[in-house]
Amino acid sequence: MQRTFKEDFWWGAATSGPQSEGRFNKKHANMFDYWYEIEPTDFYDQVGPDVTSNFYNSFKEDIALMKEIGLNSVRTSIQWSRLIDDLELGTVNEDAVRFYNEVIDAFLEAEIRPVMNLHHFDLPVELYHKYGGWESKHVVDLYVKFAEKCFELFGDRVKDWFTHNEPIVVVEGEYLHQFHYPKIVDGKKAVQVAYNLNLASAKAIQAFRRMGLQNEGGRIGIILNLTPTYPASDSPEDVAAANIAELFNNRMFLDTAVHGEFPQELVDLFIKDGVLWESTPEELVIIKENTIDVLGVNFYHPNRVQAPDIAPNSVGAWLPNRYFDEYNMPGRRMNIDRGWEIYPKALYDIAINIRDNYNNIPWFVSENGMGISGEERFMNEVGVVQDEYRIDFIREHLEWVHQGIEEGSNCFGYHLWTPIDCWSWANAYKNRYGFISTNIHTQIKTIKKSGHWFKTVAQTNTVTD
Ligand code: BGP
Repeated sequence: MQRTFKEDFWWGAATSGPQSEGRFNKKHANMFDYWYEIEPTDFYDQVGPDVTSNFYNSFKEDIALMKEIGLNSVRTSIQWSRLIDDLELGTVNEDAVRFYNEVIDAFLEAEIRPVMNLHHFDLPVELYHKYGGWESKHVVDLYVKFAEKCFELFGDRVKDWFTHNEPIVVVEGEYLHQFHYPKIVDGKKAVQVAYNLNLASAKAIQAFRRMGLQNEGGRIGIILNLTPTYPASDSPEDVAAANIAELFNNRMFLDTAVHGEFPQELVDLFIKDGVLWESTPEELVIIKENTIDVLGVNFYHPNRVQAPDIAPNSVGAWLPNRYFDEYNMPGRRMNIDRGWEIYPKALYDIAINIRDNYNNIPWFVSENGMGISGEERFMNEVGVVQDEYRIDFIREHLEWVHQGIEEGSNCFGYHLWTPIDCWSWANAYKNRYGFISTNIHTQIKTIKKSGHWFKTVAQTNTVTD
């Protein structure tokens, strides 16, 4: 069967500054740069973010490869810790301005739409050590200064902007589940950080509109990793657990982004548990008035939950997951290497949820992908990775996206994570995701079978079984 997408559909891929550029000529360290300095053993094979896929030095060649596989849009991010020289004053580092200007111009010359994100887990670490990072509203204002600089310097050529990538991961990784530095466990701080990230996004959107970028064809949104929640059973306990997981993991950012309000049920729960954030009426007005134009949806896996084993009141420190436990559904299809379930139909459920409950806002799949370890084992004699598994994975997800579009959901694009194998947070280079492989010793980059396949999809706007 053939499924055809509309003419101007975005066929692309996503990366981020900290995962692709390398640390060359950076004045400030971000959270990950610093974490690697103090605890390199926390990173797979002790490989850090110093070189990554060397985009800082090889962006021209990298963009040429992206063009070769037919991408018409690519998302990356501007690193706060690279662009800004004095973090308080918001003055700029001239080398970074030159670099990002050249990158944007190279994308445009290659007829690839540059899509820019402003925060991808990469807060300058000094702001954490000095102020507690996203716990602080002063840091929210410094972030807005950085965002304004980006709009001012690059808004003439970049038309698609995003305020954060997966802000819930900052909350979970840094403040609840200890998988990102500073590995704190503090539910109350986690809730304040979630609020401040929402506020930062709304204030950046407010600045964008104050500066008039929407009048020059610009639009702005947020990128959320939506993990649709499925209860283990129809029992009222499992359904209630799934509802709270959905509120905390998805709706805490999605409702504010689209409707400008936190879900009342979530606010009531935080009040009951004595962990509600500190907010002011003025801030809540800013959140209400500055909703997104466009939504990016990162989708890797669904979330299956069951009622927790222990009663909420028997748990010590407050944590949101006292209300829900992960459920390992027997027989579910897994990507063993990454430990994530593969369930493409969830993308259709997301499409319909956005259509029915979120104003049918324009959205795109801003990340989706399959991380495979030891991918060299699938290379043929000329070094081309024969990644049929990735082709099948993308095809199945696109089929469900297409079904959602057929039923009226306003999806305008699909981006794979990632164009070129890049460095990944604590997993470093363990799992490879790209259309193009990177040899991390020689920096030789080779298009995989999936990259050649995707070119045909992009050129024909059609996915064929
Ligand atoms: C997303 C992040 C990406 C990327 C991807 C793959 O959550 O936005 O930055 O890293 O996940 O996940 P991982 O690298 O952990 O395998």
